[in-house]
This record gives sequence, structure tokens and C-alpha cells, in this order.
Amino acid sequence: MFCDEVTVQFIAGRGGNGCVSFRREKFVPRGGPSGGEGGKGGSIFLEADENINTLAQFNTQKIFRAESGEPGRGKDQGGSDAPDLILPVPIGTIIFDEKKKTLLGDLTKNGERFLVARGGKGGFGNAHFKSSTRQAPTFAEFGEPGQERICALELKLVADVGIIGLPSVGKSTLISRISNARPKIADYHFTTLVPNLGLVTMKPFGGSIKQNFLACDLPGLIEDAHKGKGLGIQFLKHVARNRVLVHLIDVNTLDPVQDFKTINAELKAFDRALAKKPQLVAFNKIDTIDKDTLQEVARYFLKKNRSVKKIFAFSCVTGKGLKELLFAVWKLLEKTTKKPADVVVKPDSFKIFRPHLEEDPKSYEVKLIKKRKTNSLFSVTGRRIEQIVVMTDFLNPEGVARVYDVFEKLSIQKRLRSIGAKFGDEILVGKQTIIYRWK
Ligand SMILES: Nc1nc2c(ncn2[C@@H]2O[C@H](COP(=O)(O)OP(=O)(O)OP(=O)(O)O)[C@@H](O)[C@H]2O)c(=O)[nH]1
Ligand SMILES: [Mg+2]
Repeated sequence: MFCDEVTVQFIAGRGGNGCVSFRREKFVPRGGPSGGEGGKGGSIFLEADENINTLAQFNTQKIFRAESGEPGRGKDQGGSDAPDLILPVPIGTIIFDEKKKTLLGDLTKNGERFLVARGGKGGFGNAHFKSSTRQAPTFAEFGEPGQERICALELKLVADVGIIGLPSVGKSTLISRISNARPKIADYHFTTLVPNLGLVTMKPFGGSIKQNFLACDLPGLIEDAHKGKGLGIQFLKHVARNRVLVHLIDVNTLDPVQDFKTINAELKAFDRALAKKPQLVAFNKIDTIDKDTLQEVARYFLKKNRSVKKIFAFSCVTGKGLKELLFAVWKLLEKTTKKPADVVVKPDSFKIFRPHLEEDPKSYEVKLIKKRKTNSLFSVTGRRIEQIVVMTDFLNPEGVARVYDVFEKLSIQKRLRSIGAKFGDEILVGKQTIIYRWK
């Protein structure tokens, strides 16, 4: 089943808790702290995979979870990290936030990855907190919860060439003649219900082995498709990424000029940019008419459409004219981008989107939320400080003391004071409230 829009929830793995333990060895009366660090929780990545062409797997499963990291152990042993969960998606998958307002990522090359949910950091064991002033810490951190995120995924197929036209003009027949795609072909309208991708190789048509491109056969359009007629225009979004369009017209049609106009009007109604894409116009099924009639139809068509400089003519049945069409497509492709379509992308040039790395983990913001006579409410937001707080065991006084230390070290206390915080005020960090204890 083809599917090009889904909403999915991703829950990354929690970090393992840090461990509190002390060395117990024979003849060593007071061994030091030896609690190890918890392992990292698994992150969730989406990875563009050329062998997949639909988001249908996300129709049946809506929530994905990665595993949690192992807790730390005594004798300074760290827990192991949980494996990342890598979910293959089709090339051309676009990732939005839940409300579809912010574009988060766009996977356009095979192997490219997007981090949808970051695994939690493992908690430090008590061994980590040993210092000259704190020789026997009895606290450890909890593991950080994994990031949770709901994303809307949308697929826009990334084909070089889109084949468009009215129903039954032979779009599917053409792609099956020139590529490895084998869509359903039949002599009734709307045979094709979803787009089909095919890799066109020009070698059988006298081209070189390097000359190949991706083509996309789209469901037929009819007049008022943009108002929902026929299969509607929901698939036209896939055309947005085509570099070139091949516009097919059945040579037996009553009025090729009108057919051409109808399709172009639908493109324009959907998105003006689509109507401006370079188009090659071609008559199909020329095996069904004689040469003179073809010439006459072509002349009439060109006269009525001055903007069309050349009209191609071919037959999927006899193969006549296909070579010429393909070479023209290739030439146009070369002209429409700097890169020829056969450039192979090296694996190390793949982008990995990690939006969180762009923010400085140590930066934070302080704000006055509610001014009250006795205890005003402030907030501190920032990746690192929120992480420390969420990983703290607030039932352990030593753990709490460490949070206050961090407030001083990162000058959060001073910044809060500068905006009016006083002894006894409340400070919200994530979901945790901390009392401002400085006089
Ligand atoms: N004689 C002849 N018939 C053709 C040619 N190309 C396609 N056909 C026939 O035209 C009919 C429609 O072909 P399809 O490829 O299914 O048309 P389509 O444009 O994909 O149609 P939709 O998917 O419904 O939009 C089929 O019966 C094909 O066999 C051709 O070059 N010559
Ligand atoms: Mg079809």
C-alpha cells in the first residue's frame, strides 16, 4: 500500500541510572566510591533507504520506542549503552513537527539520517562525584529520560522526471517500456491509483550506461482535479520535486490543444511553480494513425501553442520515437541542474541532522514567571541544567546539594538574583520546583 502522510510518536530510551557503591576489599577499611555510570538510552533515527517507497509501515505502528541504557554497577563498571533504533524511510521523506508548522528535516539521499528522538544520558555513579571536599558521596544520578516527540512525516518522491497527462494516455505504459517499473496498465481511466517510480536506463536505447534517471508515473488528472474531481490532486505534491515533466497526449484525442490546456491549468491551480517546470510535450500511440494525420495534428497543435517549440511523437507498442524522447529528456535534465543525474554521492557526504547540537548545552535562560509578595516564581530553561535536574534524586540531600552547587557554578543563582529572586522564591526547572536558598 502506498502512503505518503503519517503522524508518529517516537520515544527514545532512558539512560541507565548511576550506581552508589563503595569498594569493599580485604584490608582496605574504607574503600572509596565505586558506583559506575549508567549506559546511554537508544536514540531513534530515520534513515533514507532506496529500497522503500512508502510510509505505509507507520500506518500500522504509531509509537516507536528505543531501549533504555543499563544501570551502572559497583566496582566502577558502567552499564552498556542501548542500541539506536534506525527506522528506514523512503528517500524524499520530510519531517515536520506535530502541527506541521516547522520543517525539521528532509531526507533526499540514500543513507541520510535524521535524529527524531535523542536517547537519555546515563546517570553518573557516585564515583564521579568524588572530590577533595566530598570524599564519600552517597548519591548518584538517575538516567535521563529519552526524548519524546511526535512528528508528521510526509513523502515527496524525488524523481527527476514526472510523467503527467489525462487518464489513459499511456503514462504507465511508457514507464513500463523505459524503466524497471511494472505498474498496472489497462484501457480504463484511473488505472493508476498511486505514483510509481522507475529507474530509466538509456543503455537499451543507445545511451551510455551512466545515463539513467528516476521517472515517476502519476495518476491521471482531469479537469477540476484541484476541486477534488477524479483522483484529485493529492499526488501533485510529488511533482514538486521533479526537475522535468513529460506531458503525454493521446494522439487520438478529439482536441489535443484542449487536453494540454486542461492539465496545465490543473498544475497551475495546485501550485504556480509546477506550471513553470520545464515540460516536454509528446503524442503517444502514433502506431494507431498514419504519418500524414500525425503531421497534421502536430502542425495544428504547434500553431495553437506558440510556446511549445517541438512536439515529440512515439508509440509504446512499436517503440518508435522513444529513443528521441529519452535523449531530449536527458538533455533537458542536464540543462536544468548543474549536476548531471548520474553523480554518485559518496557515503561520507551524507548529512546527519542533529538539531540539538546547534544549541550550546550550557546556555540557559532565566525568567520571572509570576511576581508574588512572598514567594515569586521563576523559571530556568536550558538543555544542560534541565538535564541535571531531571537526573537528580531529590530524596537524597547530597543530590540536592549538588544541584545547588551547579546553580552557583553556572552563575544561574546570580542571574536569578539580578532579575529579583530572593530567599524562599520558587524556581521551576523542567517539572521540578527548587527553592532559591541564597540570602
Ligand atoms: N496502441 C497503443 N496503445 C497504447 C500505447 N500506449 C498505451 N496504450 C494503451 O492505452 C491504454 C491506457 O494505458 P495506461 O498506460 O494504463 O494509461 P495511463 O495514462 O497510465 O492511465 P491512468 O493510469 O488511468 O491515468 C492501455 O490499454 C494501453 O495498452 C501505444 O503506444 N499504442
Ligand atoms: Mg497509469
